[in-house]
Amino acid sequence: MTETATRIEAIELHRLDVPLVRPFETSFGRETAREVLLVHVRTDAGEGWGECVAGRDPFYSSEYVDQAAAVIERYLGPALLREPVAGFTEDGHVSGVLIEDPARSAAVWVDDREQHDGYEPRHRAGGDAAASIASVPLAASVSSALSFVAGHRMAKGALEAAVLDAELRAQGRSMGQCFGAVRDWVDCGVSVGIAPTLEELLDEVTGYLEQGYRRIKLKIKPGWDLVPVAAVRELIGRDGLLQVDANTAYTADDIPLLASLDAFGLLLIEQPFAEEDIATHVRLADACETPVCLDESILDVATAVDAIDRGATSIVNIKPGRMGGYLQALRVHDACRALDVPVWCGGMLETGVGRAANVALAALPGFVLPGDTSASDRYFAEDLTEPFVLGTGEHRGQIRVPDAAGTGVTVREELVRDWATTEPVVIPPGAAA
Ligand code: SMG
Ligand code: MG
Repeated sequence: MTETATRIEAIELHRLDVPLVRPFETSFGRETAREVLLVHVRTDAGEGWGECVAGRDPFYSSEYVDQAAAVIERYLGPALLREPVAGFTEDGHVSGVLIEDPARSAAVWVDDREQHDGYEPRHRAGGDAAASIASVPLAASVSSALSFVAGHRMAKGALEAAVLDAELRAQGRSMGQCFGAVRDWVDCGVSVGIAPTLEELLDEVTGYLEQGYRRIKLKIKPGWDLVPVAAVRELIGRDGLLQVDANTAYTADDIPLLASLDAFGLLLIEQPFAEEDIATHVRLADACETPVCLDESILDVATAVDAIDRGATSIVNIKPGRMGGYLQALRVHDACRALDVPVWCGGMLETGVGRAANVALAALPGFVLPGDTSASDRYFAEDLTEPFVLGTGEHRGQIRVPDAAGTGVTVREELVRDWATTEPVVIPPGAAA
């Protein structure tokens, strides 16, 4: 075994059902269990795990978990198992240098064999993301190796996350170290679903406040907006951090109603309109004081910068899975920071596998608002890794950033087996169909 991972030798997919402690309802549906797709990779320097954020149904986005598993099995997995991976010779040496191509928001390999006979990544763009990405050449090669498949960012992101975990474990570095974390603890918010009644909503929010959460996010939809927001504002007081998320449930006709949320001093309104509809978000931003924040619309650096430039978003929700992986998320973080746009880390009901990496990301300097990085028990009675728990005392409402190598958490493989809904799929090497 070497300290430098240079090739992906095996990929396995695991499907499991993890029950939720309470149903989670959004403007697009209600979930009672999390259908989890885990990617397990073996490289020449050790193993890693990644979690796919796609949901059971194509409601939050067009991606869904059956489709993610299928596209990995048929196209993405076989492509990664073809050798050699970009940037490495067949005997595992680095055969080029990895440079950031800002125009493509991607890392590209430049053949530079004469000058480089060892592992010596360098970077030109000068941003922190570029340095982070150059330090994990195998993970950095994943997105370009998979670019022949259009879209499917969540599936690609799961593969990249698993390779990143393996590569960092081999290097003995944590995700926080790799990403450039500047804090050991991150502020946690909690996302509160649409409740059957106002009383139940207030009970649920009260419970989260007692646990110490530093920010409340309410899911809203037409017919469940002004009244619950007013009630929760009254419950938590003027200074409590409160925001709302509509998951695309509104249309341009609702601009006056959404603008009337200004009365409640919200931190932000998240994604009221369709993913592709930047123009209506611009109109809302012009019509209200509350900052508009895009989630579903932001797929990479280009869409983030475009939405910011057009005035559609003044705060960005960064979800690595939605952007095709943590490395693209680092680039979006840097781009937003350069434009003085605050970011925060979104969540997709991840188990400890994805949560660990999200918490590391949320420790970057541009993440100035509490994330949807809740404790494991917000969703799960038992987590797939050691649980994430909220701190106490000065760390009330915070989660500690893992500092062991890779994700820093250990997957409980007995639970992966116990909760499996299908046999694991072993991806055969070979040409992508
Ligand atoms: O992980 O706490 C979490 C979930 C946070 O509300 C959350 N996510 O649009 O931001 C969002 C939603 C998407 C969840 S899809 C069921
Ligand atoms: Mg959202």
